[in-house]
Amino acid sequence: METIDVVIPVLNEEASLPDFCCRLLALPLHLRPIFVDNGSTDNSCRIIKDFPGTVLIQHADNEGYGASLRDGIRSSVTEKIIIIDADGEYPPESIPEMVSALDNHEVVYGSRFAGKQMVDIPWNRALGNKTVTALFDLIFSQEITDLYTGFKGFKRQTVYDLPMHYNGFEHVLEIAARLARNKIRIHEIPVQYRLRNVGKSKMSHFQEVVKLLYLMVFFSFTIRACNRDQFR
Ligand SMILES: Nc1nc2c(ncn2[C@@H]2O[C@H](COP(=O)(O)OP(=O)(O)OP(=O)(O)O)[C@@H](O)[C@H]2O)c(=O)[nH]1
Ligand SMILES: [Mg+2]
Repeated sequence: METIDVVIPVLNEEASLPDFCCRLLALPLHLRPIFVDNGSTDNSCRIIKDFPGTVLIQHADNEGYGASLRDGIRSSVTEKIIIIDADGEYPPESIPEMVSALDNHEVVYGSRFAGKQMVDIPWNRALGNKTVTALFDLIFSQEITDLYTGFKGFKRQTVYDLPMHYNGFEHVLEIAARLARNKIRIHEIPVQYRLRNVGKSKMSHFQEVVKLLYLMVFFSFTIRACNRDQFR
């Protein structure tokens, strides 16, 4: 059975990690979870170390969400890579479907808005995400519904070499914009999202949306490459 690297960014997730790890390791796949701890000050690292077969990359200080994903991706070795948050908001049980979708697609995003399911997300966050996503589709000629998802799958060869300059949540846009400019179509599968009911939200959603709108315009002029060689 093929091994799949799963990159999991972590910042102070002691409340959600035990349940998340049990669900992940119960899947009928051969997974290599790569946890990237981003300077947690709680028991997150101790909990991760208790689970066998996991890889733990530790940042001494908080370097940002994007920095965590970059380090996780750069340390991956398998043909397919999955990215999923540690707070349990995206169901690990959808990983097998994403892995199968990667047989036919270079990049797969788990979308909270693609299916018919009720979306457990406050209206203002949904509006912010939908606005940013619509603008992204317009500028970068894609047809996605959830740019900001934290659940993604990649063929490693598609993402491994991409420059990832942004350390914060801007990483989400940088990756998607570079893929689009590289003529990669982002495929989506619907995913059932549940807002965390344990641990604390650490993200300032309004600030991030404003930053992304500005960056989107900036990237539309600066990210021009059409083939992979120009990315390097
Ligand atoms: N906010 C934040 N999360 C980080 C960071 N580094 C790693 N993470 C992890 O990245 C994942 C996504 O972060 P969240 O803060 O949950 O972002 P979100 O799901 O968009 O927003 P919430 O509604 O707050 O859950 C979680 O697993 C975090 O533990 C960081 O610097 N900031
Ligand atoms: Mg979250």
